[in-house]
Amino acid sequence: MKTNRSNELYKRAVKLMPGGVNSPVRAFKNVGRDPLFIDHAKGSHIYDSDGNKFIDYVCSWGPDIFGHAYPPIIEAVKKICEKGLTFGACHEGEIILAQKIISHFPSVQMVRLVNSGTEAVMSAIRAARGFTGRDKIIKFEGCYHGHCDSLLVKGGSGLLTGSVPDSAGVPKSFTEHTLIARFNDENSVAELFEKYPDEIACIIVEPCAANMGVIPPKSGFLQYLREVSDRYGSLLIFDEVITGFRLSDGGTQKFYGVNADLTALGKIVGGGMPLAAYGGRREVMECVSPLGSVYQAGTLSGNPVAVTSGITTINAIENTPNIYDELEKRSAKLEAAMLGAGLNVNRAGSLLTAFFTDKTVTDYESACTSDRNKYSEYFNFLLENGIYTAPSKFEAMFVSLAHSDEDIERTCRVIEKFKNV
Ligand code: HOZ
Repeated sequence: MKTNRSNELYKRAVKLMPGGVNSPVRAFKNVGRDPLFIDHAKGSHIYDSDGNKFIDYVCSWGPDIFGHAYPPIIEAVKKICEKGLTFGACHEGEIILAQKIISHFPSVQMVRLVNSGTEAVMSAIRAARGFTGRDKIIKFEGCYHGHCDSLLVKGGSGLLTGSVPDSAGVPKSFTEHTLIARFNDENSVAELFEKYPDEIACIIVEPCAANMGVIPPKSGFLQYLREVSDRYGSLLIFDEVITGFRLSDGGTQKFYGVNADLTALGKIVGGGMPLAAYGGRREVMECVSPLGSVYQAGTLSGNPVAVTSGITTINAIENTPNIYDELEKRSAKLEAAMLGAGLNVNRAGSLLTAFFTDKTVTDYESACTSDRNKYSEYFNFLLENGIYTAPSKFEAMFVSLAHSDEDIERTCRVIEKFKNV
């Protein structure tokens, strides 16, 4: 595979940006090569600057559920751009998108649009603290909720890839209220509530973990989190930045049948533009400024371009019959090929991860047993054969509606060949 142009660009980029990237997960450090630079993307494929073409299962880390440059979204965005990129003032699109989010997530009665998943989670936690008057929060080892200070403790995604689950630059005092529990382990949560019965504002969780590889909740785990939060007067926050509109049109909540008090959305809700949202019970959201005293703001929040992209995406989801059955079918085929190749796979809907370990992966500890070198071998084999997956063993493979039968079959053949390498 020729990578001359990507290599040249990388040499320029590293002089100008830390690691040559604008988000650490884009670096290829853990797979033993330099990043590819992408020139364009269409449907299920991305094309790099050397003209290499790949079937893409990163899908911009989740937003592209209809594939890249989906024509209805591109058309709608082009059109709205003519009316202005940002007003810093109210417009009708915000109401339409808020209404759509509320109609798909029954636990959300009021919503606030923001610009990134990090912002959505950070703001939801602030609202939970404001509402309860409590400081402590529970987060789970290996769950990643963006890069807000108090959540950079035992984090997943790029933190895990870099083997630094806690970030430098975060004063101890900023994380002293962050309590850590083990994913899929009710006892670890119970112990914290027993120790701090009146001090925990909320539990924040990726209800289906997808930033330490995909780890579905074991049966009863989410129900337990719901019940224990209610019992102690804490709020339950679901970080559905990855799972919202992906596992179902009502996210994990509809998929597993457990509602949150507050929900953070991102990725698909913006259809590929920088847009995220948090929302939930009315009385909690009424604490948010200007109604209440929990302050949160943003110049570009709810800008018409991102909002239009989000509305068009949700419209397309609403107008695509059996969308989640279709994604399920394609993803199940990939899973079967991986299993056939002897890989250890976790899957929830259209999210999959191959772990290179003999252990059943149910939490951070077992996820960490996945062998980095073997993942790297697998990643590079796929890449050399025209399949682009996440350059980290702790990420998900995202399947989209643009992945045709032919794409899936070709991918399965490559995965099956990996077994024989
Ligand atoms: N949260 C995504 C990775 N699991 C991608 C966002 C990023 O860190 O760039």
